[in-house]
Amino acid sequence: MIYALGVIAAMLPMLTLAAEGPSSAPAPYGALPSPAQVRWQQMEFIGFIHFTTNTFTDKEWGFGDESPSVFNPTDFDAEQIVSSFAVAGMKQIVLVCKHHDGFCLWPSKFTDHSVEQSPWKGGKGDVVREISDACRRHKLKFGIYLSPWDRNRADYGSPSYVEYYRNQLRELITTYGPVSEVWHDGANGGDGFYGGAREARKIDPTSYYDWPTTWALIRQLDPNIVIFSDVGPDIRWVGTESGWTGDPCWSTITPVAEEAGRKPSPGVGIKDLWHGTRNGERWMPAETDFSIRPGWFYHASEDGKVKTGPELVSHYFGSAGHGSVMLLNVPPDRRGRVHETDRASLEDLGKRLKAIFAEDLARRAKATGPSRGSAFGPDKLVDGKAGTYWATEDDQTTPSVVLEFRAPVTFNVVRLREYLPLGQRVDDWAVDTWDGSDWVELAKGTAIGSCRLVRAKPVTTTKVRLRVTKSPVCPCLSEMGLFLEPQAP
Ligand code: FUL
Repeated sequence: MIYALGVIAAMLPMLTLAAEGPSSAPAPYGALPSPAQVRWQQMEFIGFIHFTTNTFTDKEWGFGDESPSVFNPTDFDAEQIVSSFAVAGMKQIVLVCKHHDGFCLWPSKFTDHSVEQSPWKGGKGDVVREISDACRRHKLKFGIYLSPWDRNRADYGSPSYVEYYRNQLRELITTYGPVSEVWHDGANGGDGFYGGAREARKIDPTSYYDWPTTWALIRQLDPNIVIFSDVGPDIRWVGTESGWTGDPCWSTITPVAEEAGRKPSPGVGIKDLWHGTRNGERWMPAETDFSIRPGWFYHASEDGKVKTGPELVSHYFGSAGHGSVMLLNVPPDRRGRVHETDRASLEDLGKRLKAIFAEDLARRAKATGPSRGSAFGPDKLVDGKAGTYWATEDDQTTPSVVLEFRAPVTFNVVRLREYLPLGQRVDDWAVDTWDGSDWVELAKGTAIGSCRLVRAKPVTTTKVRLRVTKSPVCPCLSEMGLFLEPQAP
């Protein structure tokens, strides 16, 4: 619709009036997420699959000289693999389509160093096809990891390799899409096979890959894809592979290289990945990647070192519960299946998470407190809707809300969520419970973001209070949930 300038001018006062009305939404604060970033953060728990020639050579980093003939799973079962992730409660799987050794899990047009040259299914197999199809059957999103470092390619280090990398990205996104996340790993160990050269090659990670051009290509192929690397642009690495996340862990960061003067790029050490930066320039939430076993790839020697269901629940609280997304790697074994021990842990984890979040007790409460009008009332905290939120007047930056119950409730988990489209607003908060005569502080913390979980001792009470104790602007919170973890540690 095209309006003449005069018409627009005439409409302006109306628009201003509407914006100043008593129940207008608060102004956004600081760096803001894209809709794709919000969708990604809402997944909270996703999975990773590392499976390649390393699985058969018992290595973590293949040198690049592995013969495709070693890749020969005896009983590959994408359904068994993907259902194991789904049963744990994961919402997406990132498949390592090519690791540093260069072997491709799909029959790429751009190389013959792939499943096509392997004995598996007579060279007609396609792991990327089978896993991506199974993801869709299980309603999981599908992401791809394509290692920028390639120890197999003769041209690694020259411009033609960067073209090869982009061709493969395009091929994967257009053949197996929709792809929800693209993962650029930062590792570059230097030495490799490199088409027989067997030497060390050093590239400058700040310039060699020309990331802005690659990212523009991904955006052009599908603007809904979120891009992960040490420095985003959409999702940042959390800085460790321990499965834990900083507290606080801000969704914002101002990327600065650890080495003074260096351009912040994938593969370059970046400051503050663990905590992010309060009021940082960019919205770039953290992804917490770790493995269910010590290694990323399957090793029979690690069959006794698989993390248990209760351990994984603790990781969930310590990563997703700090506003990050938990990315759990489960490596298929030489059969091409998730090992029985790992499967049992995933099933147990799924059961435990389901039991914890089975009922949001806060939905039974009457919520009272100040607000900027009924559209933003405290009832929005307990309505179970992600798209509604409680907000106060602009000058009420440290308000409290009380949830009152007709009959006592017992809970040991609290979940808080900010309404992300208006930015990460709250600094400090506290939760109290009523003991019959006084308020008793149950927990306090810094930062809320997409999901802040408190795991406490069980409390039985008729009143729970949330206090926002420090915030530069009025808070906008979409949820305060209360849950009972039945088998708390
Ligand atoms: C690292 C890689 O070197 C590991 O092998 C693994 O893929 C991990 C997720 O990223 O940088």
